[in-house]
Amino acid sequence: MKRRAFNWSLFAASASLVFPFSRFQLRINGQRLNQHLSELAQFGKTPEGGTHRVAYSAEDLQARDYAMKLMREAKLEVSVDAAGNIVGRRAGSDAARKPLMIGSHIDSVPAGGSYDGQVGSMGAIEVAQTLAENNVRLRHPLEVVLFQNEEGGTIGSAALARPLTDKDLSIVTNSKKTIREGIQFIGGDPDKLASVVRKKGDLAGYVELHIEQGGLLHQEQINIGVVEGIVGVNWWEVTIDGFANHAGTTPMNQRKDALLAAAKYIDAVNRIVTSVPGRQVGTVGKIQAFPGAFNIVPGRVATSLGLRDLDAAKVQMLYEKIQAEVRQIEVATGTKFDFKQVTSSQPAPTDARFRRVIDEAARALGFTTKLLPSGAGHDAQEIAHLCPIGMIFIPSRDGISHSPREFSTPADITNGANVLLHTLLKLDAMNL
Ligand code: HGY
Ligand code: MN
Ligand code: MN
Repeated sequence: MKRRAFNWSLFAASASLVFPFSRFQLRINGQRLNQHLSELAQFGKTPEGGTHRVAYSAEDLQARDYAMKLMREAKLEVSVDAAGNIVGRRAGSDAARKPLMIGSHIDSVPAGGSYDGQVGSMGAIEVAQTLAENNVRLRHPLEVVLFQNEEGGTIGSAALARPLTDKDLSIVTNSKKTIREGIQFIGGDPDKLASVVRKKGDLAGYVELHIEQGGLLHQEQINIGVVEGIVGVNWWEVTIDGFANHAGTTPMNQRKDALLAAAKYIDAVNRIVTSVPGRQVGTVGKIQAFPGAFNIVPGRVATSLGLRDLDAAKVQMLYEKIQAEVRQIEVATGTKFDFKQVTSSQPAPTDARFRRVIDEAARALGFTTKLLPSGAGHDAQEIAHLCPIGMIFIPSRDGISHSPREFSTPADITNGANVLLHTLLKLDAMNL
């Protein structure tokens, strides 16, 4: 009797009923992800081993082209929106569902590090590539977004949440271009920003992978941070006007010394911000005296103020206390202060369901987790105006960031991207 050939396809089909290929067996390619990160770091690499790639710079443009190449290799449909954000799209199996968005930013602060924003951006592309090469189609459409100019005040993500104003567009950035010029430089169209704005409900959710930038996870040897909320970030340009005069012939009691006033102001900010309990922070990050010579009493100082906290009312209280003390400094030094607010992002709590999903995904992968706030601002807090958000942190060595010494290990980066992948898969199975 003729033996019938073994029917392998029937076997595979029946086996898959018994041992369904679980999407949760998927893992990202950590070696490829870390390779992409080190290639990205070449654009704007500094002698100190960090990254200087401010938004709208030549290095930023080169890095954007590199990232778009990777997004196309990940089988995403890539475009640049009118605000200059890079958007990679893939259709879902259920056209009725709103997109799930993942992403971050690839611009850096001046003389910064090679991980802030970059881990989340390359990690999101890696997740998309892993899904594509395993033929996993989500129910929800997928959007991978690299937001432009996050470091200049979450500009690209803000453009999705609200129309950027002429005041926004006229801000001069670290690249010395205005935001309007910068958007044109990177391929956006500042006259069509209305086309970028999304409505609440246009997205099913947004999840961002990011380095912690603080030291808690590293100190406590925790693998994954589940972010409970993101602080509101408020920046002001501060100008102090006194009277420039001869540094030799002007008696000490007849001076209007703008730099002396600045010294009193800087001390006042630190004293006031540390005078109340909590995790609020206040920083004077920039200062320049004019004309700036040994033999001239400074007539003008350009400086700054940054205030952050999870509670917007506390920020307002601190700002008012600082204003009251500045009035006294003006009288004592004969100077005049002017505060021009340049950015104000609202504190943003993450979504409880997203926190639970991130925690479950991390634990299922065998990682330890910790719930913690974000002292840094992120694009996620702008997108929080549109949909529920979640954030995944990985450890920053010694809590260093915005520095060439910023560092996260390849293993932690791989862990974070796997948590992002599995969070996305879990969210995709939910009715958000
Ligand atoms: O400034 C921040 O908190 C963020 O890194 N842009
Ligand atoms: Mn960042
Ligand atoms: Mn940053």
